Amino acid sequence: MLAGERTTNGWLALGSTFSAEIMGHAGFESVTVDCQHGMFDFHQMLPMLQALSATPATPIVRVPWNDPAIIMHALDAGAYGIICPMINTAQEAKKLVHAARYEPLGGRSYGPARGLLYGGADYFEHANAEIVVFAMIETREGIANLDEILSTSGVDGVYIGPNDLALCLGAKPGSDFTDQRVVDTIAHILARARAHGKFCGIFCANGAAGAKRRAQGFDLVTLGHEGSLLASAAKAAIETALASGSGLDGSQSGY
Ligand code: 3PY
Ligand code: MG
Repeated sequence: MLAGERTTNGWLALGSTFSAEIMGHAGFESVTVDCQHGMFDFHQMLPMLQALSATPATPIVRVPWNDPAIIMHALDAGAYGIICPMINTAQEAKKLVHAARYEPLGGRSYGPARGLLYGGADYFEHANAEIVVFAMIETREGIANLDEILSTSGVDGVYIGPNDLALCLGAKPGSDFTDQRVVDTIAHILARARAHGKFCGIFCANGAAGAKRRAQGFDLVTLGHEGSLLASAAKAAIETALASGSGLDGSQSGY
């Protein structure tokens, strides 16, 4: 992303080390272990990060909340990026940075157990510069305070959760997000991120939505989680096998 390249991001919701491996080898530049809505906890997240270590993908963790203990623990477990949900104010953005950055940029406590193994003996010297920190914008308050959040030193970019964003604007979650209020707000967030020289990422339910967001200029596009990819591939296989009239439309959920 620093070289101006647009990236694709895989997303893990199943709590499986095998699916982590599959997604890590699929060709995504990064793969995110989703500890907010994924069906697992820390004890499953850890082996998923270990599985990702055997692949070329950069491991990111979407933490369940802006909680310093959880953020520091995920980084110690080897995450090289943090996506933090529902950042509403500059103060919350500062709290996120404080947890994710070592002194002098923040107050992350030292104990990078897997970080050292994964990042090398000089991990400490590079962690602040290499670990990417995304603040999620997906609430009315977050939209209102977008410029202050983007101005926060140590926040590398914002990541849009289109489902929560749609909900807070009075629209529906899903996969296409054609409601004009959602369309305009997503374009606004991207434009403000650009104006601040920060990255902008977005969750997409599938590859078609991801293609649209790449063309729009997003730095990082998620292409649906592995559970929804599995579901749509399974439905497509059934449809193909039955040739017609299966009643399944192959569509994917918004998450
Ligand atoms: C959202 O769309 O709100 C997300 O957080 C993506 O998982
Ligand atoms: Mg969300």
